[in-house]
Amino acid sequence: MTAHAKNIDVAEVVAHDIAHHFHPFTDHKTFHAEGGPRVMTQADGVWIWDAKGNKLLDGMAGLWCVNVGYGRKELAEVAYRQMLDLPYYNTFFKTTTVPATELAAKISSVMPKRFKQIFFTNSGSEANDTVVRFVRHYWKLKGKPYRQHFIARRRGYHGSTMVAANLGGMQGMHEQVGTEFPGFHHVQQPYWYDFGGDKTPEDFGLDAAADLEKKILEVGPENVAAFVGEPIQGAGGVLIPPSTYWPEVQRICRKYGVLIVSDEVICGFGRTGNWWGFETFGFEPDIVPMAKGLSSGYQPIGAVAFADHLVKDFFALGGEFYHGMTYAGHPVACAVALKNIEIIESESLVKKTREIGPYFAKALASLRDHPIVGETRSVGLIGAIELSSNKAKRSRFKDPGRVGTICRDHCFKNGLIMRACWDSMVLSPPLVISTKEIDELVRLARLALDATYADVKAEMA
Ligand code: PXG
Repeated sequence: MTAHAKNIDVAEVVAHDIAHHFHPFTDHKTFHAEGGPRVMTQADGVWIWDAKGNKLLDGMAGLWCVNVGYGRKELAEVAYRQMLDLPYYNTFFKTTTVPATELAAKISSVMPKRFKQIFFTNSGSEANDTVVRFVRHYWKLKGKPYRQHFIARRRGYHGSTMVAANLGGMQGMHEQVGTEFPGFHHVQQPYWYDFGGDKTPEDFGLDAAADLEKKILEVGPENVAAFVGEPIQGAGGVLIPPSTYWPEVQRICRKYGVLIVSDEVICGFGRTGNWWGFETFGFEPDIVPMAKGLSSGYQPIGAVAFADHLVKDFFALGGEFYHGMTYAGHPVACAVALKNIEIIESESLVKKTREIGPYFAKALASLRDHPIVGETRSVGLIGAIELSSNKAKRSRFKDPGRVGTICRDHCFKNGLIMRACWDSMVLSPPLVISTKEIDELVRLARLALDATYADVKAEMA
């Protein structure tokens, strides 16, 4: 353990946390009953330490975001220098800062040529809010004011602001907020493992895409503004679509003049072995919201890239766009994000992810002999392990998420951070992970699976 961590009075931090800290996505009754938080204090590479000195392999790169790994001094130095030079200024009222402008140009340079204009936000949620505001205004400008409806997928995740949550397809979130906002619709997610039945993944991919066409016809093609999807649904359980899915989605969207929004908040910045998930899955979006890997989580920042054909009309006809946040394009966040992209480039982390992807896939596949593992799947450095009560039938345990949580807790106890999305155990490690560290990750995952199996053996169907 480091000197820094030794000085922490863990019991006091936990007591203060329980007394004062209202956490996101947390059931506080259970959380407090179980003794409150694990306090994280230090990290380096793919490793993170808690205040008690426990060392964990972070198989989730924080929350799918620390792409360049922890402990990057150059990112801290850039933030420090920028704070001394200019800690804050906004980008409203015909002003800019050097980092904001340079970052916009840098993002554009790692995208297909048609993406030249970048709008900054502070998060992925705000990026998706921005998408909805832009698109609704855009269609009005184009003389099609009725094109206001958005279609996304069930179990899609696009953030936690009101609009982003409505765009998302998380039933629990919708139920807490009340009825869904008008103009937001959800269709079948391309999740072969749960919904594919006897079909081949390729046939099922076409079926899932057909559900989009069905919804477009139901809403009325002239009313549909855009289709919004993650190339791989992350928080939904790392749902990797069959190869047939995205090309068919694109064909359908083009047929009805529906814009395609590729939510690259998780898949962007190398995660799938290309800069963008849409490159991995072979489609061409019109709008690209991004966050997370943009700064590798070292600073809160998001952005939206817009294709030229949209921006041209929007700028020419749109007047002032009444939208923007105080901290959007924050100079410190932009300076850090810029340096982060430079690291991704100079260390060839996108290529490295593409090259190590098959090793990761094979390592995960070595778990398929385990009695509760129904499937493993991955692309680049994002993957999932399905927990099943009967592998042959792809059956689920009772109460979705219960066994996943048991497994996640065993992971934590054994020194691995692996998240449970219901009963899909998901992984998204820092892109700097080595083959040796992948071996260790899989060894720790097997320990957790063994412990989980011991707990639920009686429930195997
Ligand atoms: N789009 C996608 C695809 C995301 O994964 C967002 C948008 C929203 O980004 P912000 O920065 O507003 O959080 C996300 C975020 C989880 C988890 O438990 C996933 C996210 C956020 C919080 C928790 O897997 N993804």
